[in-house]
Amino acid sequence: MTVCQQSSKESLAAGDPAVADAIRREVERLEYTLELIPSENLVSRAVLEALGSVLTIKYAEGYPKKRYYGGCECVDEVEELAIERLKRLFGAEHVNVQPHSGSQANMAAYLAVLKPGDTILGMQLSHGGHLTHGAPVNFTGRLFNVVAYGVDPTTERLDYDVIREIARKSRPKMIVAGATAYARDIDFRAFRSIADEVGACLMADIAHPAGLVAAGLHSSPVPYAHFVTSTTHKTLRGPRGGLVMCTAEMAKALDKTVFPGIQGGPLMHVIAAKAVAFHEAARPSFRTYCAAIIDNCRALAATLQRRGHRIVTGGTDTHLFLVDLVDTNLTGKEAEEALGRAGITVNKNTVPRETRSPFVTSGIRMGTPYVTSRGMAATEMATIGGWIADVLDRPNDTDRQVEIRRQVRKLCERFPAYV
Ligand code: DSN
Repeated sequence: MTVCQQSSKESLAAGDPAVADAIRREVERLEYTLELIPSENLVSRAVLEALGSVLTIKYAEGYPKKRYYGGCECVDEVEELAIERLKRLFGAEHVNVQPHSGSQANMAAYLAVLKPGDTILGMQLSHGGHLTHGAPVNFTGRLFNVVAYGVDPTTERLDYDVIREIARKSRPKMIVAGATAYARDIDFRAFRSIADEVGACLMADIAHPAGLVAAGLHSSPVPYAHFVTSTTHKTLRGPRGGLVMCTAEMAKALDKTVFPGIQGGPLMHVIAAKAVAFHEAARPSFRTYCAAIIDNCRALAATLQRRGHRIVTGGTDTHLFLVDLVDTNLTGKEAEEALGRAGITVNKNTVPRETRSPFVTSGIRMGTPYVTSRGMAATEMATIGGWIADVLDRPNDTDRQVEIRRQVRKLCERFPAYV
């Protein structure tokens, strides 16, 4: 009798050419097109190696030295390294590195202190918030009574006096600070003062600027928020995943909520890759890198402004900005598709003056983490901004798009990602 068993030594290319080929083409795409989606980033080979390691095999429900499985001595060491490095990176009292994603990090923070039916106050999705900050289609909208704040219609920035008024009226149990499409720094001290006034907990979701926060180039919520949640794959340059930091007082409730509350076994290979990313982010060169992200972002936005495009809030303090297309004939969806044909990847995004659906939108969001990781700088931003403006000005000119795509490839060849 023969046992049908996949060899542990067979390569992906030999064993599954279909998947191997899709991955090979994704490497090509990442290598030879311009990735301007601000929530994506190029990760180091070290992060990739940890992700592709045998740690994916291990079941390790529980926490270091308190597991429900034997054989955890190596993964214990890995999780302890991730915890210590993360605490040091942000100066946090307590951290949990097990959340599988940003959404699960947020779910853990909410459920550590809230009950179904409680009120949360978060940023409106169409103004730059996130699904998990209270969107009706999300678990937050289904579990909690949601009240939203937006940006000021004139400045397009957060107005803390208005948020305070909304909080006074709605008396939330949790206030959420943080966004996915807000280009300005956030005053977490003001948020904490509002939370204290109404007796709420403060949760700061720093998924987008986490790397900038770690580098000291964006305000840190750690001294002010009861919970700070994040993903690890955006400006932080780690693997896809989540994390939560909290005050010592909230530590027990948080850990119990992550496991056994909402998750089972942690993804130990991902936790290893998080540990690697935290180590990389602690290097002095990471601060230089984050400063370059912001410089590049400002340079790209300025080029588009010079070509007559309206940038929401008039600029950026961070790694991203929004182009407002409301006064043009172009939708966000059409702009995304036209830029895609030119080899430039962005995402359509709602803008504060939005009238269209989230699937169509009147804006595009772009950012510079990935291109900065490739080593591109001000000169390249001016070139890229010029190409983007050409496409937005003549979205039906496919000849120009083909020509730009050719030039994009040439530029990318000068700044290799992995090849
Ligand atoms: N989807 C992420 C982003 O692109 O900002 C947020 O979860």
